[in-house]
Amino acid sequence: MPILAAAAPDEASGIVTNVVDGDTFDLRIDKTDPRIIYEIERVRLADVDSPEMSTPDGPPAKVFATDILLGKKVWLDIDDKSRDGRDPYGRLIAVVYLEDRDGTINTTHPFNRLLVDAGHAVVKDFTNNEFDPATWWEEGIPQPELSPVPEISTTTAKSGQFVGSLESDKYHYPSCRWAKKILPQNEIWFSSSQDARAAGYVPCGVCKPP
Ligand SMILES: [Ca+2]
Ligand SMILES: [Ca+2]
Ligand SMILES: [Zn+2]
Repeated sequence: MPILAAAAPDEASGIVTNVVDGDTFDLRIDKTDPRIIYEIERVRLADVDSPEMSTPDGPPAKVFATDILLGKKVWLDIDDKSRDGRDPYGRLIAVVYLEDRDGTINTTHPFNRLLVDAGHAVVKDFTNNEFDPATWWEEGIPQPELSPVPEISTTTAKSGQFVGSLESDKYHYPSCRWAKKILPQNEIWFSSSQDARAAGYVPCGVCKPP
């Protein structure tokens, strides 16, 4: 096993000003780092890959990332192994952390993981960076048969995607005001209402999903 640098989720922070696609966004820097040179930096999530925007699964991944990230404060663990922490396109390579409601950094569910859990990205472990995606899950990287990715890819773009909370039994359209109150780490996504109901969830009375 290679020796990996300890996770450092607080190397930099900022407010997300623009979401490019599922795995790329722009950040207005708040807490800076010697590797940061711009007021607004483009960030590429480390070791995950979202569908390109030109494919059917691209836009839903962007919607997911936008719902969670846009306008929010996030923290970065910037790659210590890449030159200046950047990829060949000049984007900062990072594991991205959200804040809990009390303002502490949620270190257990980085956004990189949330994106994979929601089926909007696959793990692609580049070995030339400091990160090991297996550490994002208690049981290691989810195996393909457990991954929702193949399921999502069989649905058409934007259809049949609902969100619930691990702390309630309701499921919602992502646009529902109650859905927006669900903490990212509590979100559970369903590719269809059948899936939601099979998991024991019932439709929200406000947004009334099918
Ligand atoms: Ca780092
Ligand atoms: Ca890696
Ligand atoms: Zn709702």
